[in-house]
Amino acid sequence: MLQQVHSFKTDSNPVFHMRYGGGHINDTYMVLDDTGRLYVIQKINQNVFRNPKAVMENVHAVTAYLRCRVEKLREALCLVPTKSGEDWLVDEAGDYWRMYYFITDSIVLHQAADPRDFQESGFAFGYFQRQLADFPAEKLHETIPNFHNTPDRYRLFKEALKADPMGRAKNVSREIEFALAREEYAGTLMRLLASKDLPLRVTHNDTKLNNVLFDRDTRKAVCVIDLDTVMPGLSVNDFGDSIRFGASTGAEDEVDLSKINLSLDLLESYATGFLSACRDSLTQCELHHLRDGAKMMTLECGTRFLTDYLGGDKYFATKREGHNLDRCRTQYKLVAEMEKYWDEMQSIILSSSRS
Ligand code: ADP
Ligand code: GN1
Ligand code: MG
Repeated sequence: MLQQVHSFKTDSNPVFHMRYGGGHINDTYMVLDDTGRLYVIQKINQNVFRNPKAVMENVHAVTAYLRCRVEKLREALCLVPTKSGEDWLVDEAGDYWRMYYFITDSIVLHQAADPRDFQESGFAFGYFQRQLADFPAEKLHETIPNFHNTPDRYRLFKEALKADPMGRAKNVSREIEFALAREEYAGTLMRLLASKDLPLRVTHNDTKLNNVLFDRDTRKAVCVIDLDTVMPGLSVNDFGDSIRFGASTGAEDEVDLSKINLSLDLLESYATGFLSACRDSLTQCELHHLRDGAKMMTLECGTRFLTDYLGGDKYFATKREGHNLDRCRTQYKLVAEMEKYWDEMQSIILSSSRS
């Protein structure tokens, strides 16, 4: 048994643990106690989150806020305190650990099996944003500075390209060209933020389908998870990151690019769910730039994967040689798909906002 589990105030004796989930960032384990109660324990990745205390202060503040606003307990994450009453544990190695009650009878989806699943996740993230609309943003730390500052992601990409520590740049000239051809576009949303055309809101910032738990029986979205990146951000990016991950017809790391297309049906499902939850709180400018959120998040994520590939796979967990490059290629294929269906995307989003 992981030593750290014993520092938390579980209801009864922990008897079993196993690696759990498909996240790219934290180490996650499921824990069982001898009454059958389940928990999730996570080690925060300090290579990604340089200030883990700030992450935990945000998680504490957001979960406490949401817990007062949900109808049922399982609709918000709930931290299990340590035996000494803290929200997290710092172990002897300096690693930060936190424990949540496991949201039981829930499932996670890595791909939408049905457009209704995706619509549900859209509703969940739209609702999440609405629930946090009055959250005092000044209470939140910026857990990863410049997280969705796409021009800054380009700066890091060009730095990695110049340094080329693994000698990999020669393998990716097409991807480099693809990224550089879109550098001017990459500043679009940050320019609209600077000119105050787009408002800064409290957003989730990592709205992948697998960051929503669904009820196993009803397939209704139960709870939004992975709150490490909740901080001030753009609503269009929350919309966009979901489309990037979930409206693709293939997995994020699919090697056969002919399987990667943009599903306009899935886009419509997500937009319908998302907008039914938060349309009234969005400005016209936000509504009109939702499709840019989708393209921006896909371009940015592809460029982050490419940067990590060039830099030697230090950020995202990888399972095989070239894993980050495979991921980059799916993202760039999706960007190309979005460019192909640019006008259709807008019609679908705007008509979903009226339905
Ligand atoms: P990462 O940042 O690495 O993606 P997540 O917080 O998303 O970490 O957790 C990884 C996985 O663990 C999730 O996709 C989900 O399957 C599972 N998980 C996390 N928290 C809970 C919870 N409270 N109840 C049930 N499953 C959970
Ligand atoms: C990471 O934590 P996870 O696996 O939900 C990453 C996201 C990327 C995503 C790509 C903190 O998300 O920004 O979009 O991988 N999270 C962080 O799959 O960097
Ligand atoms: Mg996750």
